[in-house]
Amino acid sequence: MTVVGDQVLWKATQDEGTIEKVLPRRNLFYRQDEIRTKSFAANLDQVLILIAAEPEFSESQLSRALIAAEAERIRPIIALNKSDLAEPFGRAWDRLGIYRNMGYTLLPLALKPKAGGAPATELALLLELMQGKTTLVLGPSGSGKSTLINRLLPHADVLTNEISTALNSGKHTTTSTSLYWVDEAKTTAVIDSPGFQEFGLNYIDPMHLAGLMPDIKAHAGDCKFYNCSHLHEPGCGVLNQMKEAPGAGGISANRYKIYSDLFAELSQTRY
Ligand SMILES: Nc1nc2c(ncn2[C@@H]2O[C@H](COP(=O)(O)OP(=O)(O)O)[C@@H](O)[C@H]2O)c(=O)[nH]1
Ligand SMILES: [Mg+2]
Ligand SMILES: [Zn+2]
Repeated sequence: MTVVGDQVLWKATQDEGTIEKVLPRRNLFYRQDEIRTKSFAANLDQVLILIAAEPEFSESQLSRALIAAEAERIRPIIALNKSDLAEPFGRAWDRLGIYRNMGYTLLPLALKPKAGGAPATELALLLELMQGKTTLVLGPSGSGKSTLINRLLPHADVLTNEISTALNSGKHTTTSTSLYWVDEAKTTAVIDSPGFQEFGLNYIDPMHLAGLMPDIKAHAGDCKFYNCSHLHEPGCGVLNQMKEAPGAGGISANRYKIYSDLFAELSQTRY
């Protein structure tokens, strides 16, 4: 089966074409729970995790997306949209500080074009990061994914939530994944995807989890046992750091909870 982003060898037939061969993938970004495996896209250069001041983002979902990207060695970029909503934006921006400290690129955005013409400098910066690359846009419903695609490709005409209200269909959600070329030379591509609820990571070995979370990984080298799970072992560098400097500059309580919950979840499904 092919997924968005696959490169194929194909043969032209009268009216369309047939796929002869799917070329080896550099990577495959996917999620997996007990019921099914769902591929987002293949051969990605980066994942743009688009969250917003509103609706409030889930740190667990953000962390899951980051872990999935790390597992496939795909560069993640975090963008926080709706900077025009000053108060919730400030709060969300503060919550993201620890992710910037982990080394992730963090960008502020205001994607909704305002009357009078908004300065497009933030978008220009994002475009620069996207230049010549294939970027998967991922994020919860309402964060502005469709708005972004429409800004990048004014002719794409992707339905945003407002338009669908006018059509009386309630909320419009993207149900399929599509690739769009941003430039005429077809070197820069953006892939729109459905929201990221229930982001299962069942394909990840729980013992590899710490290595995919930079803040945990930073202290995992100090553990007494090489196969430390960082849950209960004596001489654990991660647990020691939690005790000594709760939250400050190290591992936040929230992130440690995400780690331990995910460890339990990934352990359950393995036998
Ligand atoms: N205030 C504000 N609203 C925005 C901004 N960007 C997008 N929105 C609105 O957020 C809602 C959801 O946007 P949409 O692109 O449909 O989100 P999607 O579900 O991720 O595709 C729409 O009403 C947009 O107009 C922004 O920068 N500021
Ligand atoms: Mg949408
Ligand atoms: Zn440990």
